[in-house]
Amino acid sequence: MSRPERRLNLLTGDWVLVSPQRVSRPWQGAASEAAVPERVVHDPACYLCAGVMRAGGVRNPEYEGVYVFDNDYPALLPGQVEGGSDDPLLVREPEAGLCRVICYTPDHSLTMAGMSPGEIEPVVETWTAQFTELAARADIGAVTIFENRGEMMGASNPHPHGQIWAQQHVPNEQVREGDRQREWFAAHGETLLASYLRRELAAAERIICANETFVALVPFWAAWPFEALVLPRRSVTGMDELTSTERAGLADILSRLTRAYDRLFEVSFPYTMGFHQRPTDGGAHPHVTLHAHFYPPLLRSASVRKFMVGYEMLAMPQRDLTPEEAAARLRDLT
Ligand code: H2U
Ligand code: ZN
Repeated sequence: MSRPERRLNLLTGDWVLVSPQRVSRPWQGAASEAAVPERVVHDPACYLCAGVMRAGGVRNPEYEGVYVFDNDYPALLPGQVEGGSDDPLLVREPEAGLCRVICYTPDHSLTMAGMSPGEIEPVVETWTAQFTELAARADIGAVTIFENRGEMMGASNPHPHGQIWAQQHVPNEQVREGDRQREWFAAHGETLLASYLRRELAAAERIICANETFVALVPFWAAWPFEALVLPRRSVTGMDELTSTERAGLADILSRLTRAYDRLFEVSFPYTMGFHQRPTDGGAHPHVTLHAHFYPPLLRSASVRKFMVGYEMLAMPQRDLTPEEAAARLRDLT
């Protein structure tokens, strides 16, 4: 493609503007400088390392493998309460829930990209166990499992870790994606992401990597330069429906994708990643397909990032590099 076009994000209903002719424009912004910090295996000043006293006054156990604890500074608190307002101009409701932190490994020096598929597998097992446990609770309607990686994305600590926020109401992004998936399922009799994956596998131009159970691709409607979508080949509504072979397949794809990211600009690649699964209100939600989004901010080097500002905040997301070019670059690095 050589002229601007807009593409529809099937999951959200948002349009994204793709302007490939702009890639060659002059750039006088921040220059790249690749800093590769050496990190120790155990940092006594890290509140996620084994045996260290956390800010809340609790000491971490000498854990081995994956370790989950209740966030000492939770954004959500358990205990549903009555209330809210009848005021149509100032609308509010109480929101109940809980927040947990999940340390992927006691090894402070690692990242997901530095972990083998076999080391990521227990993380997938823990995500699954957490989702299953929280989904069974009457007070939890949605579970969001995610990771902020790197200072650029606001991660407070380099120790390999992610978070789980579980809450009463389904949050915005999941409501939007749920509505679009429900409409597609009603009209076509199969899930939106099953139809979409078949189309992408046939086209093959936006695939990053794939194995027998999972596929990573740059979505046709990607807004971030190297955004990725991780999809199961078999449409399941949540991690609790994955077989052990599929969980191992997911670990393998996460390993390959994060390694490709690190190779792209020879830097530990920052991103926000997370999973979307069915709401945990007890309903079946057969239209929902489990998937992961990766939203990395970097554009052309270790320090030159994309900002979603100006036109993006006031109008719609816009990109210069095409999703097809981004996928080809990542594919070459897997
Ligand atoms: P991020 O790096 O994505 O910010 O996650 C770290 C989380 O760890 C953050 O939510 C929590 C913060 O509230 N935390 C604790 O629970 N205990 C501590 O001692 C420090 C940080
Ligand atoms: Zn640590």
